[in-house]
Amino acid sequence: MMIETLESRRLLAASVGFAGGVVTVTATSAETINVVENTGAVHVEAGANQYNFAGATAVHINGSSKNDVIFYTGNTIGAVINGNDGNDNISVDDEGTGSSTVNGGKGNDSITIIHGNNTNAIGGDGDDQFYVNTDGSSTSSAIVDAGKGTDSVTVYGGTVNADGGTSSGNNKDTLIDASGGTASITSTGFEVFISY
Ligand SMILES: [Ca+2]
Ligand SMILES: [Ca+2]
Repeated sequence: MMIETLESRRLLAASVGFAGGVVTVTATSAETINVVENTGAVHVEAGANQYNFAGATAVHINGSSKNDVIFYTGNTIGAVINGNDGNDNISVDDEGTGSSTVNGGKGNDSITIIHGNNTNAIGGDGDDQFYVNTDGSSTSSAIVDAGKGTDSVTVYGGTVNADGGTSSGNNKDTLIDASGGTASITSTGFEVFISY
């Protein structure tokens, strides 16, 4: 006789907390987390659950060890986002005064900065892909540290400081200027350059 337990069918959901002005969202399994901040009001969507907090001063989002999908949009708070292990897909939009910091962690991560305000993207280990200032705005700015692995950084505009990180053997880091030459890019640690 086969017994199917409830445990195996239970939908895992992120834990969401609010203490001392800090909103903390921690994924418990691979899932999609969407956080929007507007002048301290924070809206969290994690799986089927939604939360609203007022008066927030900080936002921390932690991925699980699996492949997480994380979106963050803010205008006064820069989030601290840790993808942790797994191949994570993280998108950040710093529309105002906040500057987010994204740590991809281990795994082959994809990090997109839609509008950067000195937004930090740190790839860590693994072959990471960065899409920087995809709004193409001249006021977008970002700092990228690709870390170990075969990484690629594509810049769509604004001001970008990019470090390809450690490379060895056939592991080559690629910097792509997709801004049509309008971006201001300072770079180190890249072996392959493409512009269009
Ligand atoms: Ca990761
Ligand atoms: Ca890397």
